[in-house]
Amino acid sequence: MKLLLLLSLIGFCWAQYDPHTQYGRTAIVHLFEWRWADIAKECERYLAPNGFGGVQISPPNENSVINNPSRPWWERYQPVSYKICTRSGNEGEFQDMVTRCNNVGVRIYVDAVINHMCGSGNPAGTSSTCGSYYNPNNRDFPSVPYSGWDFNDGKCQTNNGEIQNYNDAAQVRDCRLSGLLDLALGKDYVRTTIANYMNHLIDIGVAGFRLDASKHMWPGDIKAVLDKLNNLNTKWFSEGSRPFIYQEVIDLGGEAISSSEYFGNGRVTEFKYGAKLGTVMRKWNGEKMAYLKNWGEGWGFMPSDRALVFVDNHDNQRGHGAGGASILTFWDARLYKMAVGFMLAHPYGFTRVMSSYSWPRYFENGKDINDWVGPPNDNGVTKEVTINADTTCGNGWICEHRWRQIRNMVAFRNVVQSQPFANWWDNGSNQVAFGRGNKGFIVFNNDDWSLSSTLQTGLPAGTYCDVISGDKINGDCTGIKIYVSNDGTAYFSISNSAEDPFIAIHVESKL
Ligand code: AAO
Repeated sequence: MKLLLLLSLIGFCWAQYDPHTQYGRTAIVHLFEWRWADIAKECERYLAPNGFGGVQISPPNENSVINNPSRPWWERYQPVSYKICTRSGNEGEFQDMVTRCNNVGVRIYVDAVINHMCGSGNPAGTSSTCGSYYNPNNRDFPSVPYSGWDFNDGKCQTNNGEIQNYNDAAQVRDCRLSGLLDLALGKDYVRTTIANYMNHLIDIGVAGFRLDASKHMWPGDIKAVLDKLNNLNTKWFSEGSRPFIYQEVIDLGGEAISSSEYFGNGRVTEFKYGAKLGTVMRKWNGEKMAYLKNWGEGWGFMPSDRALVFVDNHDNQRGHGAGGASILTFWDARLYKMAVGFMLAHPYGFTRVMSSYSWPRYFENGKDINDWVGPPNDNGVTKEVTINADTTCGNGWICEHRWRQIRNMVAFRNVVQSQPFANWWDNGSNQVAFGRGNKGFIVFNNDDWSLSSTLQTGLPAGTYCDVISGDKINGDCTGIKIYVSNDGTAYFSISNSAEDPFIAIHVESKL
């Protein structure tokens, strides 16, 4: 019995569901399109000191260089080879990043584009980030190498080789997603080639992978690739640790393929999370925050220990992928901070924070015609992430993860880790509050009138700094103070016109 318990504990700790973040770190950040040199610095100067667990990076392998439009962000989802060579940096810079981040306890998760190569209509030649030759027309990628045998052209049953119907699971997996050449993951050669690429990254020291377009791969084919992966590098991880896996499967319901088919391989992105939370915060469809009382599985989401959750991602913040107009982003900063705050305070799922760059968003007929615009750059060369005197980022980088409210809620999540959801309160409308055991408490006012209530916090008596309006610095609060009495209650007052209409306190923000 004891042995079984021990084995299952070990199984959990070392399995593909575990992000292998350093003890006490519970959230990761997607540094979308950042250069490796900037990520290395960010790990040391900001992420480690502020308790971030890890970074999801943009795809590190060589991609097609697209010139029409000019260097879109999405060219990185069109692989040409598995050389570590992109606008974010070369292999030396990649190794330096992984080493330096791991050395300060911040993990690196690679966005692995393994379902396909580049678009079938791209011209033959050397328009690629490392100068490799390729010819999409005859499926020739000599730098891998892949040839016509390694693609699903013969297997796909639609008349034009494209996915036409998401209600047909076979075509979603065997046909081309937006013209992208679909790799034959049923073949051992392709599986081994992909596993070699991933093992190269594992040996350098990455902790895991986001598997791009997982819905478009058969779960069994993914498993066959994962079975070939090495254990994590023992320089930083305990012996026998398996890479963390989270699969990008968009399942909002109503299609042939469901997330649960992928649970055996690892975690899965829960796209219902951001779509629903955005709807609630915007008060669309009669939704209100009071309904969040049973947030999580109670809303029809996947089991918490399988879910990778986020408010927005690099696709749906600009109208790609799924989720639609309800998705909250930095463009709606006030509601966005509340939504991210709610996510980080709530126990459901493993959390990922988005970190974006700005682009000239411009809607025509409801569609952002600049949804393709790549990262801040000079003639295609990605700009450095500069840091302003007030700790925000310059050069067009938004750095949501550096916003005080978000940074402090990452710390909140670390403090309340594994504490139960507790002391829920709501006013039947959009004023809600909840705690995490006796470690933290958060109150939201998303109504059009002010909140003033005495609530049970579950916290020990004392004076606490609200970590939304300010920080605890040198034994004092730079923002609002909250006084918890001996019975655990405290009085909260939040104006509906406050800059940030929510308050969060935790045991480490106590004076
Ligand atoms: C680019 C060009 C294309 C060109 C292609 C090849 O834009 O015009 O044909 O190159 O030359 C990214 C960009 C693409 C880009 C691609 C390659 O987003 O625009 O194509 O790089 O450069 C599907 C997939 C999902 C995918 C998502 C974007 O299932 O895996 O589309 N996300 C990942 C990445 C993404 C990347 C790729 C995959 C490709 O995160 O950045 O693409 O590597 C339904 C389905 C979803 C499907 C969406 C969109 O969703 O369920 O599975 O996502 O449609 O096609 C409601 C529904 C919801 C529905 C949604 C949209 O919300 O409830 O289910 O509407 O209809």
